[in-house]
Amino acid sequence: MTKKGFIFDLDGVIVDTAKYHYLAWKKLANSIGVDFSEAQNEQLKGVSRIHSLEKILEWGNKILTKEEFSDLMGKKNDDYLSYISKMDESEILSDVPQVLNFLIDNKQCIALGSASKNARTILERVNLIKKFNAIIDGNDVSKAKPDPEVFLNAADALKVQPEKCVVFEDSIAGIKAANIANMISIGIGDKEILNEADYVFKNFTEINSEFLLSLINEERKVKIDSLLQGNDRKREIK
Ligand code: B16
Ligand code: MG
Repeated sequence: MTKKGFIFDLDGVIVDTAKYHYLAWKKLANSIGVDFSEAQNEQLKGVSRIHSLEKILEWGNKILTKEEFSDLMGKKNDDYLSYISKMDESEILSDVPQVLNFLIDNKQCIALGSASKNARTILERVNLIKKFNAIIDGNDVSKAKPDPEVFLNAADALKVQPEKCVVFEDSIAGIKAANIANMISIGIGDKEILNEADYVFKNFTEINSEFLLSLINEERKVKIDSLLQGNDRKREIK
């Protein structure tokens, strides 16, 4: 059986921590007199902590000193940590354990590729950390998605060539990063939003073992082949 690398984003793919980021960012924004909506929170998905705060300040037309900026970053993270410290296995998104176990049973390599510096804490809280052969998170990269650094580092850690890797992502920036890395990109979410992905599913309950086996056994570089043939790379499997 072919050995492929399966790389999972964390927030929005394995767990829904976006709601906790939202609460923490909203408290911070409001504390400096800036409004913060759920729609704005959507735009922060997959975006690093520093860039998220920069965006909030831009939206609110605020300029801070370096000290104020780092103080707010610390406060936001303390708040966020207090939410995630209460997480448990019940917060794992549907069918994620089944997909991870299927890949493990089929001797596949599994990595995490997340922008979050709190990724390890979250994986420990939800008791999934042992399922991963490698973890690349916000502490390991200098360039944020859509830069492919996080996924290329994950492939490297798994010792699998990038073109033999499959990425599960919920953000537009993450799908772009996977495509740039020449990996198969699988969007988890809305197909209208994630329209650059090779495949899009609403969630893991839509992904069956037949599809996973086809990813494992796919020998050719799907993207390169289809690009060369000028085919439409977007195939939605239901
Ligand atoms: P932290 P992902 C991302 O996680 C989140 O989507 C994004 O909202 C967050 O700002 C970023 O991690 C940094 O998180 O503050 O915990 O370092 O989707 O890449 O798993
Ligand atoms: Mg995400």
